[in-house]
Amino acid sequence: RNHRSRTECRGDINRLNAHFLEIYQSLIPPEEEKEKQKQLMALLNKHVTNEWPGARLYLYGSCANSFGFSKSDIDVCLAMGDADVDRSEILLKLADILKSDNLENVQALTRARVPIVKLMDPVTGISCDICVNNLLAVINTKLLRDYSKIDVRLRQLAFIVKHWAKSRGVNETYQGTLSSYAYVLMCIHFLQQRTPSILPCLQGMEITYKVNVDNVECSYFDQVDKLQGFGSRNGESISQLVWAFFNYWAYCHDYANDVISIRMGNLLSKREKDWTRRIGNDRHLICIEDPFEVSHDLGRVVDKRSIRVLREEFERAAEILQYDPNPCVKLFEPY
Ligand code: 3AT
Ligand code: MG
Repeated sequence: RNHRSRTECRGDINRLNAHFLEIYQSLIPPEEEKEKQKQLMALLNKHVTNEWPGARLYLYGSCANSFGFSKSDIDVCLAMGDADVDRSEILLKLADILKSDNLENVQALTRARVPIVKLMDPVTGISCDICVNNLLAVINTKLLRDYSKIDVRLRQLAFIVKHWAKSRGVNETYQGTLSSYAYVLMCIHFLQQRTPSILPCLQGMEITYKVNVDNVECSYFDQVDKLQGFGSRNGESISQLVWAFFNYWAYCHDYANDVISIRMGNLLSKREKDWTRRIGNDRHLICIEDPFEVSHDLGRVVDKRSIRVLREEFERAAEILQYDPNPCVKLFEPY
């Protein structure tokens, strides 16, 4: 524990609540955007089922996990039923079909880490990426969405953290910082760890939902309407939580030894995961276990340079929230 770690925040922290909630409200997508997404999905669905009658389209990522901002691109997964299809072939075919409709900038990127077709729909103005058979992402989207229904403070905190990360340039996996998905996992873990806890550990409860995808068994308690009021014993406000989140990542997290795991609702040790050494490009400098692909560290993109950037940004945020006279402006200042 770093000497600067604090157990108490400034006395006037709650005066920031209204401002944080205003930012949160302003980033929520309006209902008409959801309508436009449905319209585009219906169009894509028509083309897809025409060519592959057994296939299905799913929305995933931030447009479906409830952590999406207004005007985001949408992520779509084409599920082919057959797991052994040649993805590139499917994507090239799909691009051909969609080009013949009046969709714009249709491109198949078959050599990307996750191969996709990109396109822009001029009618709705929505851009979209379509991948093939990325079903684990569809399932982790459902898990995040289910968590968001338990306590509204998760969605509020994650919006503030994502907005901070985008403003400060630390939401760029190609530059070694973290994905939005990783930040949401950090927020869920953090709220599981509060006393009293604000979120339960859904994967540690009675199983009410179970699927097997890509040989990974995904199961958890998904009847979250039964968990309404779960976090109500904890009265922490959004500004207290934002402060505590950054204070944790700035001064309290043990980067040398700990792995955060929403699957276990707890910290795990790097030793038990065998994440103590660099193997290939996985350096494990900040460890965030994927809830389903448990050998997958979402911190794998972070390198020696970017871990410094990240930790300096966590410290900057914690200091601003502790001392700055106008923290809500300073926190989100462009880098
Ligand atoms: P933005 O609002 O677009 O920033 P997002 O939630 O759409 O946030 P990403 O674009 O980073 O997040 O990723 C899209 C989805 O893909 C989110 C998650 O369901 C899945 N995903 C992303 N990265 C990983 C990963 N490393 N492992 C497993 N699933 C992932
Ligand atoms: Mg996205």
